Amino acid sequence: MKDLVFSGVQPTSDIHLGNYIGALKQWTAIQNNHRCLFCIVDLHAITVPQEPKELRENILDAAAAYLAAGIDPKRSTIFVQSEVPEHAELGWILGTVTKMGELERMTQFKDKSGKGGAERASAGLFTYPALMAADILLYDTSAVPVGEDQMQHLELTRVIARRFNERFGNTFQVPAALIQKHGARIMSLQDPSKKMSKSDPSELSKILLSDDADTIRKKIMRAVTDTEGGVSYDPDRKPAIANLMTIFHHATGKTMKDIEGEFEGKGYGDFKKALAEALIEHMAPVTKSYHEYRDNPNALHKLLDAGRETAQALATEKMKLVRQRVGLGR
Ligand code: ATP
Ligand code: LTN
Repeated sequence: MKDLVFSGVQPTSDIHLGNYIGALKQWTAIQNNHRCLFCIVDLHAITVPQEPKELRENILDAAAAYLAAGIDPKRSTIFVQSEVPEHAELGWILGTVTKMGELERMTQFKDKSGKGGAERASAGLFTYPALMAADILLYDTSAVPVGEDQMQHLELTRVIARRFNERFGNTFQVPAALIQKHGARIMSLQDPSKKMSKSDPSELSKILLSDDADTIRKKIMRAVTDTEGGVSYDPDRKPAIANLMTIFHHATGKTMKDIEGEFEGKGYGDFKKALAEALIEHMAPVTKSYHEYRDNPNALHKLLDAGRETAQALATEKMKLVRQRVGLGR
């Protein structure tokens, strides 16, 4: 059997260019030679408060985005996490083999617990990584394509898998992270020290899959640049331009060297104009197809129904073994 690849995105607000480049685009390339499960992780989404009506809409948005990015439902399975209850069950069990100290070291928890800190954050936000480990381990996943911000969660998943295997006998495959060289961390267009993020309140900081050409143009032209001029790739000294070059690389396939050559002696204005047009051209078919899929919710429901069946069958099998290994039930 082919190696299995698993990944997921939270159905919280619109998918942005960071999600697209860091995750979705990578997924579509992988599906050619792997068996793939792509999950919409709604149980993770509720670790911070969500408006129930919006959450349901966001789940369909995510499904449409997966398809628009090129996930082919004939080859890959798309499904909703909460519809396969074994995720929550295994998440609970893995929480019992995860240490508090390990969870306390997770930077995402520190970032997302926000102003109120641990005192105010939900316990679910704290145990988030155990549920993520469950998502992955439930399917004997061998590789997980994600952006760099998820690396720490993936390392913890590997630790949890090994610990469980040692304690209860070999049960889980230990998965590897798949992180690309350029684009694993697309930065905010307004602050190149922060990643482009769904939860960033600044509209100008991120390009959304649903943005039209004028909006993309406006956001690129207003993106911050570095004080030192010149289109050259130097993430330490010129983080803003390095980020824009990474986006250009993904939109055109050109290497950093090509881009430097093309814009030698030119200013940031010229570069941004070319970037905006390249990005619009690259994103236009994705955005168009996103709206087409999103306008046909019945088809999305059908697809998610089929995805649930496939995932459920695999999860049922695995959980039988897990319950037996742990000694649960009779
Ligand atoms: P938030 O920023 O609010 O936490 P998010 O934008 O990270 O949300 P997720 O659903 O948590 O969205 O992430 C989905 C996938 O996109 C993950 O694989 C994640 O690593 C990747 N990703 C998220 N942001 C970026 C980014 N700026 N650059 C590259 N990949 C990213
Ligand atoms: N934590 C991830 C989303 C996520 C995920 C997963 C990614 C939940 N479960 C399993 C890969 C595999 C995030 O992007 N914030």
